[in-house]
Amino acid sequence: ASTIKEVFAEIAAPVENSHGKVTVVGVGQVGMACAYSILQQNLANELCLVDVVADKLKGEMMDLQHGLAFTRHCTVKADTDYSITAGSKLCVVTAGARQREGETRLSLVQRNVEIFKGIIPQLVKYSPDTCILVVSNPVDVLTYVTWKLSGLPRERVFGSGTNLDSARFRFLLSEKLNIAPSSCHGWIIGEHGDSSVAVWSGVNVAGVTLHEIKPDIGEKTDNEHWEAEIHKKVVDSAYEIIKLKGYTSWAIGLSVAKIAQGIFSNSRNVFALSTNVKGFHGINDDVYLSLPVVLGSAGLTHVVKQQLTEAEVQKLHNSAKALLEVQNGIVM
Ligand code: 6V0
Repeated sequence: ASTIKEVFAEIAAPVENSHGKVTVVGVGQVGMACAYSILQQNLANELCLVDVVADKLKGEMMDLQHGLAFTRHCTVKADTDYSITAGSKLCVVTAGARQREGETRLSLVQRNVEIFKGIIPQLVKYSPDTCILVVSNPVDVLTYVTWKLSGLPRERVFGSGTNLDSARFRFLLSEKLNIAPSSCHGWIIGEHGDSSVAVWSGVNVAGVTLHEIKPDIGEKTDNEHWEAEIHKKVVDSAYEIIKLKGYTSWAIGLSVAKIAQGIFSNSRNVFALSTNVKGFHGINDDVYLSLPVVLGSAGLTHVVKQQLTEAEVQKLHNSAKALLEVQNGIVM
């Protein structure tokens, strides 16, 4: 009879480090939706979870691990100590307080800044080459805070921004036009939240620009009320979902997985992500808000300068102003 060790005879030490490593900080509703989507889509070969609540963290880790027989290979780890995150290529930060019913995203800011002070330096200490994707709200301001706290170059710190708002917009367009969301092209830029800007001038299906057919689309004079029926619903959707189910999770999880795929496969897709927009569209401050950006394995490579109308630029400036005010009020 042989021992198990003799049967599975090691002839060389297995490689322990991993190239496709993702860390998710915060295992709440959003963090777990991100983790689940990343796992389900086989995007990473190592997934690390970090939170301050040890029991919940262990429970979530075990629950995912028990599903690993049904996914492609991935190692799932969890700890309250950041050393397990070493060598991450992407760190997704979802930790922190969420909006209560009726509360705006911007009012969360200082509470979450304090939390980020404990998180971001730890992530960078163990993964100096990582990209950081900020999801916690208010996402634009916290992306700025993360850029400052991390000392990382600006192309490696970005926020999930209006990628989700754009997806909501495309879904609502798809319902109105009865065409799949992936074929309805439209972008929401600016703040992820109340002052976001719908770029009506660019909304198109198969290159047919709606603005050319209906020049006042999205404006006050528009008798079909596209702005009220579509963009306003985008702005209101998080409030509505929070009222209905208490939090939002699945769509942000899927949106984050798509962004992760952009990094891991160096896809060079364009996403609406929160980034430092100084120098674009006449904005002269280090303010973070969303514009379309190209994403590859080392982070952002390009900002797409859309051909915005004057009114759209004005709305973007209003968004930048609102965010800058909050940014300037933060105690770091
Ligand atoms: P949640 O379910 O309360 O989870 C938050 C998690 O963070 C909890 O597990 C906490 O234990 C953990 N946490 C708190 N402090 C720390 C810390 N110092 N270190 C590590 N973990 C910590 O909230 P939920 O998951 O619903 O939301 C998380 C954040 O995402 C909130 O700020 C939301 O507003 C934000 N969202 C952002 C979206 C976006 O599009 N950017 C979308 C939805 C929610």
